[in-house]
Amino acid sequence: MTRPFVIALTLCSVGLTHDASPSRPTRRSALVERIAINDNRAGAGTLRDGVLTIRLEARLGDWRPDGDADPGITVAAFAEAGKPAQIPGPLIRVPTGTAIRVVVRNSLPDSTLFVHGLYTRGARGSDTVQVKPGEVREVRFDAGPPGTYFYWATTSATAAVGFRGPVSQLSGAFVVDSSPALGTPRDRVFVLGFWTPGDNTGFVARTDVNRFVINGKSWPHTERLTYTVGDSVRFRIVNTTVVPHPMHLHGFYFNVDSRGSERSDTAYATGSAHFVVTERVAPGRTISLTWVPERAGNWLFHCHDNYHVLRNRPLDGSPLPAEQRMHVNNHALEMMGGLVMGIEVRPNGSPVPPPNDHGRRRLRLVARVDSGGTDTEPAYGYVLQDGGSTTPTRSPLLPGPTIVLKRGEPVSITVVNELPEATAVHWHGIELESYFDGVAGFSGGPGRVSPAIAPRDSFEARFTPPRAGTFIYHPHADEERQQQAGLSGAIIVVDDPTSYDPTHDLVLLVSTPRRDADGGTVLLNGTNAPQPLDMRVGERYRLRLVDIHTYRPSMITRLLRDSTLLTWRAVAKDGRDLPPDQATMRPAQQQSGNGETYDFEFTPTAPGNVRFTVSSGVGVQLVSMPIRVR
Ligand SMILES: [Cu+2]
Repeated sequence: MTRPFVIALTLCSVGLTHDASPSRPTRRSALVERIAINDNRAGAGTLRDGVLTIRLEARLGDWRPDGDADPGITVAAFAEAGKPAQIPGPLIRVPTGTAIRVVVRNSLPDSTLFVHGLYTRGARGSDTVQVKPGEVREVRFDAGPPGTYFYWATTSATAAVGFRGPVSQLSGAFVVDSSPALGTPRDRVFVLGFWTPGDNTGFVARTDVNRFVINGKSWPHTERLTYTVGDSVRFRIVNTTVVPHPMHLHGFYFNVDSRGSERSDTAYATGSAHFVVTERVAPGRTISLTWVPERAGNWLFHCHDNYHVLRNRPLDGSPLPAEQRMHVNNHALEMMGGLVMGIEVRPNGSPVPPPNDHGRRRLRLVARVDSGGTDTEPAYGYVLQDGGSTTPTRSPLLPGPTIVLKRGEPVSITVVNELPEATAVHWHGIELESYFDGVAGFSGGPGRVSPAIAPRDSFEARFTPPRAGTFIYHPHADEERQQQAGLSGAIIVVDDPTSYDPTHDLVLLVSTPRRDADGGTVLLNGTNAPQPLDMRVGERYRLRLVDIHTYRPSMITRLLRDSTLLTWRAVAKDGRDLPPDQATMRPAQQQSGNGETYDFEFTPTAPGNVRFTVSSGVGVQLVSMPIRVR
């Protein structure tokens, strides 16, 4: 497979010389202490008379982001004085109004520590504390307003948070709670981290030795969460890595309550929900979110950049075992890695109503080999067979055919695997039963785990889409390889399929080319040279943006006349209608990450030539589709 450039674009050459110190990453050593994993359940320090005192020490240790018996690496980490070093660093968590006294000791050899984030949130002022090797500095500040923030350190005056190498894990969450009277909320704090060797060129591939981690561990060693149907769940996500992560929850919408950064946090107004199934968290940003598990079973919360959920090579550089590379039965546990959390939702005792099979519509979705592929860069695609129509010789479509479903109508989709490798299909964004969610080797529950579909086998998925909107189907088995091979498509759920008009209801699906050696283009509806689209002045078009690219978690789509942005009305996100105050006219420009869908309404007001473009996060145009307005 070809390698994307995403990391390389953001890592550039910041602070390379500094970053090589204090130590090159080395194999585990009996001489350094073992770094503990911080689950961020308890705040550090001592709170007395409205003052939190916390003594931080930066020192080297042996970190085991995989299993505790797996190889580790020597990195710098923060400790509370007298306690083991931790990754992520000790959680600073106080009620608003608390004064904070931080004493920082630098026990790293030969490197000055530059500590960021020890200042009052929402206030102006100095934000970096320098601590020379062996020195101790004390900082006092007031916490400031409630929010989800973080602090971090590096050994370079200029490096950004999460920069590669042995100092990439010197960061911790800083949470300010609203009121001491309310107690500490039952939430969970998850710090996203990324480690790659200091001499790594920045490319991300399965064969690399690197680690994406959540609270210091890489899947499948991340913490397993357990909830009961009906619980109120709150997560705070802190991205201390150098890349964006579109975080995706299976099975349920979550509400984004706030978006923040190291320095500030903004809570959305209550009464105007931001429900999504995928939220892009930019580098150095935070979000808080709430959700309610409504159905029992096994669910995933993971980054939708496929390269951030790969199983990478062991940290001692030995090759990946064969079963962790390709075509295995247990995709989720053996092939996925990195930014993934598993969530078990237990039933709350209420009986689950039996599925309504009355009038269930039956479809067959065939995964089939297309022409022109190779073993390492296969060409695959989907064929849709509706009801009695079977066209066994039809070539697969690129992208997969749009599946149009009726809201509230039970559907059975039998996935037929004609590929030479195992597959599985995930119905992305659809609220359904866990067993049919399509994560091979994981979805389902005790005694009934969703299988990978072996070659020449099939699997019947059953669900009843509860809401009208734009969704995605794609493999959840070796998805980095299979999606790029051509396996992904849109699901449109509508109230009345008989009035569905594909000339005014347009899917704009962005995916990765099958051959992607230079990473210089993307596919729009399966081509990098789209045919012109015709529109008429005064008629209303619904544009359904589907971002199912395998990397590039920051693409930008635009509607342009010459170089001027047109306007469109936002109507839905991830298949869910926006509340009226968010369904507004706005400039026709949308940033998106993998696994997001956005619906807009566009009504051309004048004849002429218009363009729909997709650009990279740094503004390089990747594909352009002409639109002729008459
Ligand atoms: Cu990611």
